[in-house]
Amino acid sequence: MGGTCSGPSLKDLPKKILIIGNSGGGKTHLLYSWVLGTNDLDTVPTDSFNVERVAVEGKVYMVWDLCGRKDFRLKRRQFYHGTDGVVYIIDALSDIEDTIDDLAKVTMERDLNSLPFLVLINKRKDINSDLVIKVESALKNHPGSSQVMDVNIMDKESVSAALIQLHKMLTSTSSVIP
Ligand SMILES: Nc1nc2c(ncn2[C@@H]2O[C@H](COP(=O)(O)OP(=O)(O)OP(=O)(O)O)[C@@H](O)[C@H]2O)c(=O)[nH]1
Ligand SMILES: [Mg+2]
Repeated sequence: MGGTCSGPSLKDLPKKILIIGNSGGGKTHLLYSWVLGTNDLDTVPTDSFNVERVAVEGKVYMVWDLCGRKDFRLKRRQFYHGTDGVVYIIDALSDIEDTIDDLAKVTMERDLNSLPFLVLINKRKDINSDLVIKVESALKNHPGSSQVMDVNIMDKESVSAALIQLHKMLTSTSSVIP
């Protein structure tokens, strides 16, 4: 008699989420706010990556927070395979042209181009700036779904709203992707 394989099926595995964006944008702060439920955190620059399980509304995600240094951008690619969703954090105080260019490139990566992208704008002071227009233009060729929202990484409600938005985006795509 042949044996049966009784391990978890692929669809039972937690979905894989990447957090990408410039150094100092608040990626690690966001991840550990989600994990620990507090914003009172002291982070250090990430050398390679952090990975943690994040639970929301009964669902668990494996969330990978990648180093944001420019010299890590090529190495970032090794993490793309098997990803189900991307959080791209924009540091509104950073070199915006470079960030927008990077965002546009990341959304077109083979392993990421069909995925939901949640773009979080952190540290935005001037709500009348044309930053959102630039972000939307960087997303215009991305065939997957996308959402852009302001976030205040230091505010508990804001980081929790971002997690719920991410969860919504992932659960609404799972009805079409078995
Ligand atoms: N005041 C303020 N500080 C912030 C904000 N976002 C992040 N920080 C701080 O900026 C520093 C860097 O945040 P991290 O979360 O470590 O940044 P990161 O995106 O993970 O950066 P890398 O690991 O270098 O890619 C930390 O000391 C944070 O507490 C913000 O919105 N306001
Ligand atoms: Mg970090």
